[in-house]
Amino acid sequence: MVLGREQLSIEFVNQALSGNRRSLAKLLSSIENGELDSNSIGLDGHDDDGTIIGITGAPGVGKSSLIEKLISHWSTQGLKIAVIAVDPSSPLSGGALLGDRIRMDSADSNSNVFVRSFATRNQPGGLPKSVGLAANLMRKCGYDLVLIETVGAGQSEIRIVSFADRVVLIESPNSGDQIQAEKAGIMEIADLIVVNKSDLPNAERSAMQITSALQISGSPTCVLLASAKTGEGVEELASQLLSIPIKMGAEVARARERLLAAWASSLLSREDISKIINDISSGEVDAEKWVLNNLRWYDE
Ligand SMILES: Nc1nc2c(ncn2[C@@H]2O[C@H](COP(=O)(O)OP(=O)(O)OP(=O)(O)O)[C@@H](O)[C@H]2O)c(=O)[nH]1
Ligand SMILES: [Mg+2]
Repeated sequence: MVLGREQLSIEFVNQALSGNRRSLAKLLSSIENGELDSNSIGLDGHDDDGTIIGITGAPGVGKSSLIEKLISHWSTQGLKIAVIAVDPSSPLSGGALLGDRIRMDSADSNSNVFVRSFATRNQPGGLPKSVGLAANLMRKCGYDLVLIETVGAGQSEIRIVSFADRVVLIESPNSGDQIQAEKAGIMEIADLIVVNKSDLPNAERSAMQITSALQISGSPTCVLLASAKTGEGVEELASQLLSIPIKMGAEVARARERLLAAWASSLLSREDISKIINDISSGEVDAEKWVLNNLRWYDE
């Protein structure tokens, strides 16, 4: 059942806040479908306290595998962890859905773990904001950490992780994505870079190459080696994630992405948006001129 906004009682929110997983799941579906915003849930803003962590990186670098390891590690410490996997099964790596894997691992039968997928389809511009809201809701529902997994392949994914307090970029040895990541601006917003698959050859060399590239660009981002396969470095990663400082400048880069996400979603939720797009595509209206004319009121 999909909840209509008007049907959604405050009781649902209260149930979720008091630990009811089904109510939380229903609220998350409504957020994903764009039926709820922070006002309709009555949710205050989130303090930037480092508890919402974005995990991004190219397809197949091992994001889900590392998250699985982190979850097992934190679960034994009694921490409650929620995960949002954005469009998790990339066709390139053919990775299994994170939720299924965690369930296979029987971690999800553990009430301290909540895994949720968010689909990117049918969400033009609205996805980043809804992921941010979902993460915030999960935090309020008592999860100590919320991890957001997203494939870091383009600008829209950067926008999604900009809603996290901290951003971790995962690389794999010789993935050759470093330059690509830099171009896409991921390096700018990442607080920590992890070279995963340290059990494979060339991992150390890749970490050193990344470190020296960062030094040249004057970036203070920390680089770690880890292996989701052997578990090497996972403990250190887990503890760094609990105490990771905000990298200077990353906040500004993230704030910019959040602003752009808010702007895109308010633009795309206009009632006349289809007409505007049709007019632009038929050449009747010029996109840049339209924006200039419709932004003018900001200056008044
Ligand atoms: N050798 C080795 N293989 C790994 C390691 N971590 C993950 N893999 C393998 O790499 C492949 C991709 O792992 P995933 O965890 O699905 O990677 P992902 O980044 O989540 O992939 P997408 O979500 O599809 O982008 C799988 O076959 C894993 O078994 C590692 O530390 N060492
Ligand atoms: Mg994955």
